[in-house]
Amino acid sequence: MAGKRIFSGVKPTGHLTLGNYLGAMRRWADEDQHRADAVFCVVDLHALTVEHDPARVRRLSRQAATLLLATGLDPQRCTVFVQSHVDEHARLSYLMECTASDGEMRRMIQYKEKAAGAQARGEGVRLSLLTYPALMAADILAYGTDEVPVGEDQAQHLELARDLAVRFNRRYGPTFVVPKAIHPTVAARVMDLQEPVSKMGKSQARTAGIVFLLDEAETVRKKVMRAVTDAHADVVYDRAERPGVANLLDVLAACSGGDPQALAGAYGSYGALKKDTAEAVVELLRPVRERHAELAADPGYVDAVLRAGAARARELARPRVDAAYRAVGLLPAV
Ligand code: AQP
Repeated sequence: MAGKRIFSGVKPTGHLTLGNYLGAMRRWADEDQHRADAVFCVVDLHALTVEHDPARVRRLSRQAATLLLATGLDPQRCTVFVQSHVDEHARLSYLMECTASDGEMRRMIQYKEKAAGAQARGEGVRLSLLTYPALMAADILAYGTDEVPVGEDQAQHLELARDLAVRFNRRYGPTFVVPKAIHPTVAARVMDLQEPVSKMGKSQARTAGIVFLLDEAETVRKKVMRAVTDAHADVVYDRAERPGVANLLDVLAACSGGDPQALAGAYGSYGALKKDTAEAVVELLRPVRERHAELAADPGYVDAVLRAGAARARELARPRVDAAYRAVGLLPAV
């Protein structure tokens, strides 16, 4: 499909969550692949920025690719591939490192948080954790991306990608499209059900507050019914003062297509709100889990999709990355 280019991805650092789905993946399948030339990627190189187990990253990468297809991405409509299968990402990442400054990388909130977490666990902080946003900018810019549908947590990295595109174009001539972030209107930041002031993140150690896309229905129900709320009796939507209840209302609204403020007025107790939210999440995820089971039983099909996806991605990215190499003054290979 010609016209607008969309790019986005998921990182195989853990099992994908309801946050990943509501914040990003759902709209890729339901809207984005239908309205633009969309490119979706399992960004496995990003999974190496923190301590990792090679076998687990390999397993999670396959699972993430399978889940992308299970959510409804249609390889006839869009491009689905694994980042490390396309060399252009790493090639362009180096040029982005040569465009970015040390200071702007160190200001990234995710770097500060993850570096602090690694240090607290007595682990070293990998240099790639600092330079990660350069690779992310490369992922996006290599494809001449117009729009990047992501959750709110990625807003700062997207801003940096825009800055790098503008700076590069100014220094070396017009090479990159300056991309724009697109966030969902509801549930742009799904919070942990046990700790509703923290984002629901797939690599958290404590999983009681995280709904994974492949959780059994009964597990989803338990996690939602045990969600932390507060001591009030009435249901009011107030993200700052009552984050647990607001999070449930956001999730219910995102699942049912409603408005969280309006939904608050429809409930007289937290119990009823939790019950309806749990059922709405179970029903939302049911077809994804079922389709995932079918696809997981046919790894040959998933491999073929990823092979074709990588071939197309290479074709799309190479001319722009080559142009960037020429623009910065590197002698073309003959
Ligand atoms: N809790 C969330 N609410 C809304 N959107 C979210 N996303 C992630 N968590 C939430 C969005 O999902 C897409 C893919 O995310 P990612 O794989 O790049 O990982 P992440 O954003 O860093 O989130 P995680 O799950 O917390 O990963 P870890 O813990 O491994 O760092 C993105 O569009 C993201 O915005």
